[in-house]
Amino acid sequence: MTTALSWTDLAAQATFELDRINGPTNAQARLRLFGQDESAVRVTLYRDNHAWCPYCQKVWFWLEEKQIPYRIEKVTMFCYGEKERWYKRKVPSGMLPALELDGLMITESDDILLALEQAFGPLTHSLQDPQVLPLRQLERVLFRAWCMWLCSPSSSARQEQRHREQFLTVVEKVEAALASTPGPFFLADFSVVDVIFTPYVERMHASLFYYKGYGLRQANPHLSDWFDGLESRATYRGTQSDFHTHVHDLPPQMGGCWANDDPQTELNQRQVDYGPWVGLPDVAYPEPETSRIEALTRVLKHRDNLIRVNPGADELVDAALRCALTHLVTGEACQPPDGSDSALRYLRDRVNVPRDMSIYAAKRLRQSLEATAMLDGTGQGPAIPVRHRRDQDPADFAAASR
Ligand SMILES: N[C@@H](CCC(=O)N[C@@H](CS)C(=O)NCC(=O)O)C(=O)O
Repeated sequence: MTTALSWTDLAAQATFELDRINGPTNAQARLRLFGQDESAVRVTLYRDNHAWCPYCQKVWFWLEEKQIPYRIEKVTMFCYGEKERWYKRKVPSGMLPALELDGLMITESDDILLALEQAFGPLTHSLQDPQVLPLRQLERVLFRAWCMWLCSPSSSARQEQRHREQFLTVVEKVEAALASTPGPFFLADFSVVDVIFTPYVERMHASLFYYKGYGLRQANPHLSDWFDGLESRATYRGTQSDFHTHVHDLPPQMGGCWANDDPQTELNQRQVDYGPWVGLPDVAYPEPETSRIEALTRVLKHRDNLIRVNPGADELVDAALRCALTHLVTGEACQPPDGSDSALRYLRDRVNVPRDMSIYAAKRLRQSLEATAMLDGTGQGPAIPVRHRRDQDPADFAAASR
């Protein structure tokens, strides 16, 4: 058992640095230049604060692949808090994403991509290319089959089975489409089609693992290769979320997600919620050496707000958090103060990927929060809400993120 490091000692180790403007894709950037001059910026992307909205991910991924210089304005989604008034003046519906191109405001992600294609050329193929159109339709068919399975409360085992089979029939079509090309992608090379499939297939993978005990990536060799192909791209890795974030962000967005009674579902839920997070199949590329230091650096940046919003008393959370971070950087157990278990688990349940940090950094942080909480007791934090996520209101963190 070791003693907790001071904030000063921890800060000395918080050396993770990323060039957010010109370096790899990341969720914290407010400006992306890809080595160009700021005067080259013609585009502003309005996207959700949580870097979670799937339609925003589609446009974000496209801009990153094409290396178009752009600004990012972050907006609150309804279920997390108050929509910013300045945004409602620009987009009265409050819907995201929106994009300003040469001063012209565009909404609807497909219209945004079409306008971007006109201005900067397609990402290998246009959305309207005859090869792309049937694949776009297939993505929508897959999306609807997923919604039917995940979001309808099955009144009987037979209905649950029918929804599962309908989904798997569409997955076979996706497998066949992927099998028809030489590489891992939907067309001969990585293209706009992969960008279109990415947001919802990532959410399907997470939600079906957790609510239905079904491994989309594991059960389908071509989808598995496709995920590997995506993860070989720094652009995708910067936008990639994890199982924990998705499964708890989806219910308020989808109007509820329904778990089946497959024993595998229970096992999967236990691992996503209580760990171990390293080893979950939400990522397959090797862990970078920087994951712990990244997690430490990100926590230190938001330390005051993290302590303030935690339901535990400030002094208690301060000391407990130092213990968890000591475990994170030294690997040694550090006894937290009595009664801090639920405060540590409150934070464990609210680490959000990629909003706060990358996927492996979040796994390491959750792991240290849990290992430290366990030394105190089995107390859990307040349950994660399923109808809204105002426990994650960006207003509580806005000052630090500016
Ligand atoms: N058809 C639209 C759908 C966009 C959409 O549904 N956006 C959701 C977020 S995923 C939204 O902005 N909802 C309002 C809110 O949550 O604040 C598109 O393709 O852009």
